Amino acid sequence: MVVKSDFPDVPIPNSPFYQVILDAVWSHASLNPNRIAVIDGENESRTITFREIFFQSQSVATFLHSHGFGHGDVAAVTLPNCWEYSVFFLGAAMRGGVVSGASPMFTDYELERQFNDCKCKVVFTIDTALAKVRVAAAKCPSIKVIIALKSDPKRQLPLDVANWDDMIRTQPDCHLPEVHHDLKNDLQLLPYSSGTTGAPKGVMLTHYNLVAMHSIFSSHSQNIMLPQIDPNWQWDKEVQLLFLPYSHIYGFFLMVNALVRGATAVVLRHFDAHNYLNAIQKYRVRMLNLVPPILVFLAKHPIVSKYDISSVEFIMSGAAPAGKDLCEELKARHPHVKAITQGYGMTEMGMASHLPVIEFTRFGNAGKLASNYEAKVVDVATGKECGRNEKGELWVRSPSVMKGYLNRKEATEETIDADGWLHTGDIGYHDDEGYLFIVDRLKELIKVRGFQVPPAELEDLLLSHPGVQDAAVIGVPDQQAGELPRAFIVRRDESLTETDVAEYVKSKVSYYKQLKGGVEFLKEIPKSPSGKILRRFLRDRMEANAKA
Ligand code: 4UU
Repeated sequence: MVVKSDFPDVPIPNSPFYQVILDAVWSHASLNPNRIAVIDGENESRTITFREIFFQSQSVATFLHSHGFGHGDVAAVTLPNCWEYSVFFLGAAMRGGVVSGASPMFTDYELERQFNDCKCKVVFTIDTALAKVRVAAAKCPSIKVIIALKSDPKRQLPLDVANWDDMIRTQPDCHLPEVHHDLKNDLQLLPYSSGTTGAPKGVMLTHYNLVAMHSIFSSHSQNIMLPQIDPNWQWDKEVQLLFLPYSHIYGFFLMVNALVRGATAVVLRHFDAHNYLNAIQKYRVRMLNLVPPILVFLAKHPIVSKYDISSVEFIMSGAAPAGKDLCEELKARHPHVKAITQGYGMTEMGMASHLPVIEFTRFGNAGKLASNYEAKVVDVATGKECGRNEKGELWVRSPSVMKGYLNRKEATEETIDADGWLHTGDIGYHDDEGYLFIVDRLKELIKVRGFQVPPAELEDLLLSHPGVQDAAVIGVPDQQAGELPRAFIVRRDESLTETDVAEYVKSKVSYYKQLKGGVEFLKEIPKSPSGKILRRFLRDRMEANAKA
């Protein structure tokens, strides 16, 4: 059975993605040149107007053009959330560029892999991450320009690194050669995702994909979600708290939404309990977009009671499952919250296929199929289409589904079939009213605090250790983080300890990928006859041990 969206299709404007954003930014600036677009949540005296965003992005475009950056070139951005990220995105996009966010938490090992894979020409980073960016860039011949933002004005940048402050002082050139955008083929954003298997891959999102996703999301929030919270909801009176990383598709779209809607965004570089709660209290924030670990924090942490967060009316979670019990606990502690909802998404969809419908009492569902989407639930064993309430793998199809994985034809064909269905690797069902429930994951992916941790990436790394014969990594449940990675190792060298293994991983990858779920030595890794790791077997073994 093919499930159709309950909501009417929305038109998809024939426009480059950045143009949709720039037009909106310009209209907010025209109405009021002093209107604040962004407040730096860590230093509230730092603000930027919509007008400044518009003009700075023209300077960025001119600067990049003068450095030979043009149509189809990739710019990697290794920055925490800040307005400079948005300005740079717009400037690079105007020249036909593609932006690939690489987390500032990444180590030089992780950065090098992404830079080399996407063959970026430009990297934009911050002084605090510059050392590792330079180590990585030294091994990436495609990189021609490194630009850095100074977190400390007194800090000197190396001579071969361009200074952001100089870049935005570039006189905008109104006569730059025009760029022709092929909306259905040209890429605009290149986030990385491991998808259903293997290492992180570049997710090719075109202008068309992103304009479609933006139109779907915008229409849903304007016409379906917000009127139920407040029929007179006015974005220009609202403050949006942006702390989810822009390098992830969810955080990126929240940033775009705030710019397009003309909300004032309070931007946090990372989640900090005080800054987060303080901002909610000070700006009387009504809507929170978050991931399940923050739900846990709001439901349980004693520090939350020290702040007045009674302004919060609406919570939208995504990126990992938020259980019914947790939502009920949160609601009981914060009765002013009218609705706690979830969306369901995946980088490869351009963000999300299922969006929240305000449910004041029923928790645990992951939303309803969004406009312009079709879905199928497919029985994993038989390949037959399931009906309502029957569990299977979720497949979706929509104009926002990626063009494919960069330079990975085989992985693309494994993920998007000949009829255009994206196989999500998630197990779930639609109930009688069309609500989605995600119950399990068929794919290998581990999600720690909503971040992707691809087991294959850690397994490759572990196999590069001389003392390791074989390795497998799975996610084990954790109340705070959702899941934590745990390694099973067959030793080549019997003197290898659990600490050696954990330290080795720690030296190479970001903190959230570390083996906080433990290390266990086995005689053999269970594998299928074709050599595939039997992760289910390892998971069952963990569950049995936990019960014993
Ligand atoms: C159970 O996490 C994302 C996108 C999340 C998102 C964005 C906007 C959700 C709602 C929204 O409105 O992307 P990725 O690529 O990092 O991870 C995708 C995977 C899914 O395949 C699924 O396994 O993250 C998991 N996931 C969820 N699982 C995402 N949302 C949910 C959910 N419940 N609500």
